[in-house]
Parts: sequence; C-alpha cells; structure tokens
Amino acid sequence: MIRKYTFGTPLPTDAVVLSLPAETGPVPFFTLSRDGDRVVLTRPLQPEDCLFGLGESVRGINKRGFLYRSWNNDIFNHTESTDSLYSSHTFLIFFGPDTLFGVFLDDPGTVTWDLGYTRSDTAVITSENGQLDLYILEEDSLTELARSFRRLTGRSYLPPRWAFGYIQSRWGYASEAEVRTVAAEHRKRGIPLDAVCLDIDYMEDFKNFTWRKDAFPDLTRFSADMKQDHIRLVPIIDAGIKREKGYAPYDSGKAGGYFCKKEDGSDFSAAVWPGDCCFPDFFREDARRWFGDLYQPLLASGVEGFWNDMNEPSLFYTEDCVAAAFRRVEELRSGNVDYEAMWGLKDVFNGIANNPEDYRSFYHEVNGTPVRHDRVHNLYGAFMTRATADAFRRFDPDRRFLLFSRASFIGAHRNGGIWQGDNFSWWSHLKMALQMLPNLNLCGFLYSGCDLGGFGCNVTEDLLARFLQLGVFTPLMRNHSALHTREQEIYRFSTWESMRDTLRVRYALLPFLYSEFMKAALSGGMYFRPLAFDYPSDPRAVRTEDQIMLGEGCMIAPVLEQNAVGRYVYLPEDMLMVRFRSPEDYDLVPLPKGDHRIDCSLREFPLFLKKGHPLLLCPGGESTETLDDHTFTALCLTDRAVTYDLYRDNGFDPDPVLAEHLTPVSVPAPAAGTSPVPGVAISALVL
Ligand code: MIG
Repeated sequence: MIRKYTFGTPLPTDAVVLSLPAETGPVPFFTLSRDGDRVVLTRPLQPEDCLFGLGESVRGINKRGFLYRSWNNDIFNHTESTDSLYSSHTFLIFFGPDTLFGVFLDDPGTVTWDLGYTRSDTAVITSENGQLDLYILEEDSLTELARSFRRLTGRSYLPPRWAFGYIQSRWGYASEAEVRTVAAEHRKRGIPLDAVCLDIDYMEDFKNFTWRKDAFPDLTRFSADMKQDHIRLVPIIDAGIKREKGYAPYDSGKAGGYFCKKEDGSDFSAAVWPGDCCFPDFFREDARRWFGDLYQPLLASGVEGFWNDMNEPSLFYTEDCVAAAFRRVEELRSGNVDYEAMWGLKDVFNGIANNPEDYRSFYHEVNGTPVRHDRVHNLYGAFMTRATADAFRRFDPDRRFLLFSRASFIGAHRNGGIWQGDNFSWWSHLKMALQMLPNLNLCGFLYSGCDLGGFGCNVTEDLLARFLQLGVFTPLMRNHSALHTREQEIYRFSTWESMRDTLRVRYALLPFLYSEFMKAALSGGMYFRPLAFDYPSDPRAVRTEDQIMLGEGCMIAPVLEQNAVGRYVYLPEDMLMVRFRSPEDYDLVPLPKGDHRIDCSLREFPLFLKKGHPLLLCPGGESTETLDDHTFTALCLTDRAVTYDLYRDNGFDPDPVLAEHLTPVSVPAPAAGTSPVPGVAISALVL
C-alpha cells in the first residue's frame, strides 16, 4: 500500500510513474511539525530498528546512527564523515520487530536525515523546501517494500549486454594510439575487455561534443576498428558548455536561450574544465532535446555508450565568488593578521568550489516560471541523464545504449546507471562500495559499480586485486583512475595473471549474472540486497554489514582488508562455498549455517550459494560478443533435481518481456557416489 501526502505546491520531478491522489489525514508513523518553511518528520527508534536506503551515501548498509544530507555534491575527497555524495536517493525503510514501512520524500531540494545522530532513539527527517510529495509505503516484507517502491518509481534502466563486460578507463588516455595500446595490452595477455572509456582528454579544450583532431583524427574509423576487436569506446560528456562564440553547441544553446539564467536574465556562468561555462537548463523540455541532439554525431560515428559527469553540477568557481575572496585578501592586507584571520582566509578559498551562494544565484525555467536552482538542485544530473536517454531513444528506439552518470535522483534509475563517484585507493572505500550497493539497488539503481582500484591516490597491487574480486559481481565493472595517479591497468602489475583469472571468472559467470540482473530489473526486484531481506527474523543476518545477497540465491563476502588471507563469514543457512581462483580452478565446500573462517589468499575469492540454487559457469571468453552462452557447468547444493530459469536475449532489446526469454535449465540430482563433493550436483549442460 502506498499513501501520498502533499505539502505546498511541489514541482514536477519525474521521480514517480504512478499517479496517486493525495491523502488528507495525518501522516502515519511520524509526528509532523513545521519550522518556518521546513517540514519535519519525527519518529522514535526502538533499539532493534534498522534503517535501509538512502542509496549513495557513506557508512553502513544500516543507515542508523549518522546525519545524512541529500544534496548532490562533487566531493572528491570524501570520508565516512561526509554527509552528502554525488547523488541523492531519498527513500528509507524502517525495519524492526514491530516496524516495517518505507518513506520517500519526492523533494529535489535539501533533505536532512538525522537517523539517531542527535538522539540515538529518534529519527528526524527535514525537508528544507517544505514543498514536496511524501510517500509512505507499507507491505508485508522488506522485499515487497522494495518492489512497491519500484512500482511507484518505474522500471530500472537496462544496459546493453556488452556493458556487463570489463571496462578499462583512466583519466589521461590522450590519443587514439594510447587507447589502442591499452586495448592491445589486454588482448595480448588474454585479459578480457569490452570497452575503454574516453575521459575529457579526447575533447578539444575540454569542450563537449568536440574531439581533438590531432589525437583522435577519425572517430568513426577508430570506433569501427575497436568494434572489430569487440571493444567499444565510451566517451565522457560534462554538464557545462564552454562560453565561446563560434563553438557550435554554445552558439545554438545561446540562440535557443537554453542556458540557466541569473536573476537579471543574463546567462549564469561558472568555470569548470573548459574555463567559463554556461549550464543547460535541463528542466526545460526544449533544452533537453537540444542538448540530447548534440550526442547524435557521436552516436552516428558508432559510439554506443556514454558517461555523464560533473552534473551535480560541479562548479569550480564563479567570478563573484573569486571577487569576494580577493576582497577579503585586500581587507586583510591592510591590517594585522592573526591565525584566525589566516585560517578564515583559507576557508574562503577552499569554499569557492561548489559554493552554496552560487547555487542560489541562478534559475531554471519550470513551466514558464523561474525556479531558483537550490530548490531543485538534486534533479540537475537526473535531468541531464533524461536528456541523454531520450536522445538515444530518438536515435535508435530499437536498441539499448550504455549510460551512467555521476549525479542522480530517484527517477534517473529509469534512464541510466551511476558509478559510485570519485573514490580513493583505500581499503575503507572498498568496504564503502560494498555497503552502498544494496542501498543503491533498493533505490532502483541496479546498474552500478565503483571505480575499481580506486580513482584518487596510488593503488597497491593487492588492493586492486581485492577491488576486482568485488567487481566480478557488480553490473558495472570498470577500472578507473585519476590523472597523475599510479597506472592501474591490470597488466602493469606483477600478478596480472591472477587478476586476469579473476576477470575470466567474471566472463564465465557473465551469462548467469546477466540473467540474475535482468530478472531483477524486469520484475522490480533487487540484484544486490542486504541479508535482512532474505533472513528478516535472523538478528545476526539483519546486522551483517560486510556481506550482501546477489540475485535469487547467492551471497558475496569479499575480503576487505590489506594483508588478510581470509575472513570470517556468517552463513544464515547451509550454503555451498565456491572459492574461485579461475573459471577452471575452484573449491566446492558445502558449509553448515553459522560462523566460518574462510581462507582466501590474494588470488582467491568466495561466492556462497543457497541450497537448491544453481550457479552456471560458461567457458568464458575475452569479450561478451564471443562468449559461448550455450555450454555450461552447473553447480548446486541439492539432494534433488532443480530447475533454474536462465534469462537470455539478444543483448539490446529495449523492452524485453521477461517470460519470453527464460530457458528452464534442469540440474539433475547428484548421483549417489559419483559426485566428487557429496551433496553437490555438478553437471555439464548444453542449452
Ligand atoms: O574534476 O573527467 O568523477 O571519473 O575522471 C574531475 C575527469 C572530473 C570527475 C569524474 C572522474 C573523471 C574526472 N572528473
């Protein structure tokens, strides 16, 4: 059951696809109060209550005990103290012995979530705008709550099948030759690869929709050559358009009046990578269409995927902010400077980027009326994604394209995936990525993953290996790193062969993982889940913070610490451990419910299977296009025959009907005395 409550006159956010009448009675579960414009929802928390949701945010799977703020923020150096990341996902489930409901604030402005921070026994959710649709969801289980939220907000984005392949990326690939070398180094060593990202280096002066003719002379030919080798190019597009007469996207944007305006009606501008930029007003339909059409030449040259960046929007500086900072310098120059003044000055300069004042200084046009940016800030990236996805649909309605964005809001999950932002090459960020994934799924973002190896800082070889072992299971599997950091391609490292084998496991599992993903996406389910969803009455499972469920019957528990050669794993039921070294080399160990110490040397990683749920391994391959998805080895802990419905399609059908793509796979019962592992069916299948 979903109930809607409307406060003030909310602006359209495109977050919801179900239109419901607003209730008139009191909001259940919360005490409602007003504080100026603010709408404040307060609820006591019982000691056992757990909170799931908030998608992209720091800290645990259970969000209890911290203060979060929904405000899309380009925050390169985030830590566990960071209250806002790049995306805002304003859905939260309250779950406890006597508690089960979800709350969604369809509010694109600042929302704060004091989840037992100020008082450990109280949750306080505050909408700063006070103009919003509030939804209260009630179902009988966590799983049903997640489904109900998806019914409300619509089907998750479906990437093409090739997007489940390994993607190599790095800020700094500066020429076609360099990208070809990276691809060749993978192919030469049998390291699987499906795509290479092009970062801002491919552009002329970082201008969107241009490319450097000296370094990338012929994109059509380049992309065609790479596709011959089953590798796709995935260029980046940023939100800002360089303000420069004679640059076609600026000229056409200016002519159409498509840029965000200041109060006096002039175009708002701020510096980002290309220098002074204007910002498309993605809130306008005509501006979205104009911007989306700018992708067409790149699509026409054979590109089938993009990543949208800097769309919080990130602002390096505005002239106003810089002028104010220099004024402060001048003030100090004439007087005595003490430490407080000096530190204050540092803060002034550090506060120039993404300054709140700047976000209050420009406007969007919503149904002909100007709306100040900060009131709808969290929608900017979502509406950029919408513009891009709509353009793909116009360009070729019969195909799925790859699209992932940095900033997003609920609703954007229908149009694209997201990556988990600029992480660092830190062990703590490996754990953070794992903990974020189930909450992203809960909010609809199934196609996602982190920068494997870490974006900032210098990776270590063992950290990359462990990141890749998580990446085997994330729908978006991309190795990405920042300019000037240590080179992070697998082949740079002495143990590249075992990392290659990790990737080969991904490709052997790919038809199965794709099947699990598509079944979840098409049925409104979750690909990754907190353990609580499967074992709601097992307090140990409910409180597990470093293991997550995958698909119908799997659980993952990656090693998350440096120099650890194993870890403790809690099994909420009897399970089969598959400990991989390669697709051909793995251990099968049936384990009883309970606590286990699992040994995992640097090249080993486990997957756990529930009883009666088979795992399908294909022979693998170096690209998704050359995979054999007809020949499988099925592994299953069972004492009887079981059936699995394998989802297969052509990999690009935009609107597949689930039932039409399922092949029932029968796994026979383990023949007594013949299986090398008692109780485990191991069967060769040709489908
Ligand atoms: O200000 O395009 O998150 O993935 O490599 C940095 C350069 C801009 C931020 C993205 C990152 C990308 C980088 N970008």
